[in-house]
Amino acid sequence: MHKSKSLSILFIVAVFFSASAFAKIGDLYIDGDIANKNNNDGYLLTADDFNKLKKSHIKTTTSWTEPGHVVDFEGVKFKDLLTLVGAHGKTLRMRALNDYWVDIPFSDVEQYDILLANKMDGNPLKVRDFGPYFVIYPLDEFYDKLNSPTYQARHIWQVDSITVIDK
Ligand SMILES: Nc1nc2c(c(=O)[nH]1)N[C@H]1C(S)=C(S)[C@@H](COP(=O)(O)O)O[C@H]1N2
Ligand SMILES: [Mo]
Repeated sequence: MHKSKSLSILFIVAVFFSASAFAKIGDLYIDGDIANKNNNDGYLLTADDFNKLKKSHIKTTTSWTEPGHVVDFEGVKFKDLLTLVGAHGKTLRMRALNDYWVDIPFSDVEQYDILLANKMDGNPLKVRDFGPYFVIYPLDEFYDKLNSPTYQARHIWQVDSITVIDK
C-alpha cells in the first residue's frame, strides 16, 4: 500500500474515533445535584443504556398526536431515572435540542409518575416526531388538573439534557 494511502486511511480512522467523543442523538446527559456520575460531572446515558433500563408505559391522548387516538408511550419513569443517578433536588431543568427549556418540579414526579418516553405505539421516536425523548404526563387520567398552559409547556420533546437543581 502507498504511504499516502495508508496515511489517509489513518486520518479517516482518527476522525471517526474523535467524532465518537461528541454527543450523539439519543445521548441523555444528566448533571447537577446527583450522587452517581460516570462522565465528568454528570451521568451520560446513551440510547443503548436507556434501552436497557426498566420500561414503563403511559397510555393517553395528547394535543400533539392524532385526536381521539390513545397513544401507548413507552420509556423510563422519572422515578427510576432519578434513582439511577442518585438525584437530590427540587427541580428538573429540562433542555431540548432546539434550546427550548422548562423546569419540572420534583412534585410532578411524585404526583403524576411522569415518563421520559422514547417510543410511541412501539416505534422509536425520531427527532422529527418528538424524539429522542418526550416528557409524558398521564393527561387523560388527570385531565382537569393537567389541561393547562403550565403542563403543556412541561411536555418538552427532543430532550437531550437534564440538570437537577436543589431549589
Ligand atoms: N422541544 C420543545 N418542546 C416544547 C416546546 C418547544 O419549543 N420545544 N414548547 C413547549 C410549549 S411552551 C408548549 S405550550 C407546547 C406547545 O406545543 P405546540 O407547539 O404543539 O402547541 O410544547 C412544549 N414543548
Ligand atoms: Mo407554551
